Amino acid sequence: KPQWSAMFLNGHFTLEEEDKPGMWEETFKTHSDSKPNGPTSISLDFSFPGVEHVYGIPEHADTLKLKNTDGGDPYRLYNLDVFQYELHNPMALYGAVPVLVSHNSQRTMGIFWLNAAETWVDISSNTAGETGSSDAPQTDVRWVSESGIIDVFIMLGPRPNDVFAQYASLTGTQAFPPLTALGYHQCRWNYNNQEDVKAVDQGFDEHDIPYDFIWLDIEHADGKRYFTWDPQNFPQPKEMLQGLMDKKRKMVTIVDPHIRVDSGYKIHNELRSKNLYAKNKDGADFEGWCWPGNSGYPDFTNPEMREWWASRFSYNQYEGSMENLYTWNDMNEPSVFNGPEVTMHKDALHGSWEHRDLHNIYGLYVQKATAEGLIQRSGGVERPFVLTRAFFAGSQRYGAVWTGDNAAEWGHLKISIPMCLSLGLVGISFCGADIGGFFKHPGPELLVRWYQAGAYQPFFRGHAHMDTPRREPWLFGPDNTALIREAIRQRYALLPYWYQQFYNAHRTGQPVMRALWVEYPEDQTTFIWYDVHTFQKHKGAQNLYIPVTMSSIPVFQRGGSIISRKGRVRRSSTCMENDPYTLYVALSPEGTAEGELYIDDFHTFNYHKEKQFICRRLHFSDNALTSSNLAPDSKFTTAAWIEKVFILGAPRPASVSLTTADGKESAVEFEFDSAASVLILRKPGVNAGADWTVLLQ
Ligand code: NBV
Repeated sequence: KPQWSAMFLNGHFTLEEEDKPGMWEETFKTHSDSKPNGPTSISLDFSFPGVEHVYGIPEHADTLKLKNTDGGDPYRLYNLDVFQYELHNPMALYGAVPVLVSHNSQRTMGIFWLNAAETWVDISSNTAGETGSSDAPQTDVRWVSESGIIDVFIMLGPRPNDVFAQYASLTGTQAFPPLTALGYHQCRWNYNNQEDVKAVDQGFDEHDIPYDFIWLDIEHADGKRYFTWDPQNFPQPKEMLQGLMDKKRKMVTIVDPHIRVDSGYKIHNELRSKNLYAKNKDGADFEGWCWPGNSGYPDFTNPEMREWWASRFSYNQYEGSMENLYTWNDMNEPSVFNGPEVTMHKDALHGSWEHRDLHNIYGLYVQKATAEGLIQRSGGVERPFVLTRAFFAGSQRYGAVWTGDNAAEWGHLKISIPMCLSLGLVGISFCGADIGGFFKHPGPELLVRWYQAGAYQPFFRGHAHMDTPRREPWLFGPDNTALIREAIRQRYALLPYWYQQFYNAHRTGQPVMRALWVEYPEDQTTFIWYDVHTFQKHKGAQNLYIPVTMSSIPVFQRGGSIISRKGRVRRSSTCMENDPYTLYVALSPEGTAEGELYIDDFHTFNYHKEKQFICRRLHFSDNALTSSNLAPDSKFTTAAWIEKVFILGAPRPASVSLTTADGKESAVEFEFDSAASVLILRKPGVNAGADWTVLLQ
């Protein structure tokens, strides 16, 4: 824990009069921090009477519910490139969102501590049950930041969705990704050359596994000079990208924010001559050691720098790039191999600001500038896709986040769930973990299970460290290939539902991946859940023993919901764009269900600029399923139609009729499975954007 010499605690301001070592200059290993402004800190305590559960303040590899930190280290928020992070530890990781969410059955609330300096959050609770006392539960939270001002927002809820909307009004919502980014991503450090890329691409076709993106890590660039290509291994990048484009697939290259100090490198020369690098305490360009060797760090907090950076992504600047090339920002904490805690010195300068004041927001600006670059290169037409490792409050507006260098261990697979749930609570919905684990080699069982879990998490990417054996999905024997294929295919079938969920997150700030308490704050136990594979019905409020085998992915659809899927899985999501939809209507005990279907061109901003989208309300009650228009002034037409409807928990009808907008009525063919009580309507044949009603009689 740092030593604080001045504190504002519980309404008391304490000032220690004597100087203590480290107050005016501090040393850490071989580093020294000149502390030109001397010792500073700010702090504030909050009490939550009646609250036992608090969440949020990612990024930590810990449980969803925050732990009591009494007697140990507080949760630390300080973006760092941590080597082989430990689980169940409050230590700082790559990203920081200073937002804490409290919850009980009456009220959900949030605290947004807007401060990008190093921050610690201490949590202490007197959980009634645990201490055996009869006191009402209470949780106390202490925020401590090294510098800055107290700028704090209290989001009063009272429901989880209110807190999400209140927080979104301050920091924005999840960027709406192009559909393709919701497909499967195949990454590795590294795919070695163009032939390798081609072979892996073909491998997916040979094994009938869909994927949308293949990724190139740092070795693809010429001497780690980002925005360039290694001339031996990637001599014809456009040819490679065109090959992928012909198959409606895409590529991501890594662009890190450390820039090789090299007078033969255009990017470096321009940054230097335009004076756009961050500075050290003496005002010279800050230099540190990273992948390329000696490197400069562009000052991403400077809007002029960000504008220049964005312009590097135009097709004529980034040579060899094409429309199907997207970007990955790694090492943007920023990582400085020879810096204190592997990052930039706190007394480095961004204009007149010390790095200490804004450390946690540096990575956000890297992703922001990159996303703007991708938007600008298309003349403002196309939605970007950028993955970042470092993040801060508001990063959701610029793309996706992943949980960094995890390991091929069961504990890391398990922790990916609370890590993504935590990010979702603070607005960052587009999150995933490296499938299979980055370090170490997963056995086939772990790898298969990781694909099965990852297929149901927002960002779905396989990735591996360069020292690990190859692990493309077909390298573990035919049985495991089949299991991985099935997991990825389930993802693709559900893409319409994922897309609609992302649209919802973009509109409302609600997370895509949600803990049950978020969805059901008052703990409803009366629900019915349908097994999505067998349609078996389970009543809520009971303990169930559900045996699983390697091929089972236990997935349940709540009674009362309607979701859409696509029945034919193809090579990539783009190949499936105009395919028909199948609706899964899962009836509640009251015989009702509700859902939405969202469709647009899947990749441009026209949904926003020109209202080019379809948003349908799907509603079942009184034995009638209706599709009605939720956005009457929007315009978009789709070739896609509704090819099938499954109604789970339906009674057997004598007949089924369809009424379309023109008032015409026709009979619909159906099948009824009485054992499962599932009604299947074959070929209602209506356009997915039209008004219609299906009536069971
Ligand atoms: O660029 C290499 C790796 C990358 O594969 C990984 O995903 C990042 O989290 N990168 C870190 C740098 C070095 C890791 C040891």
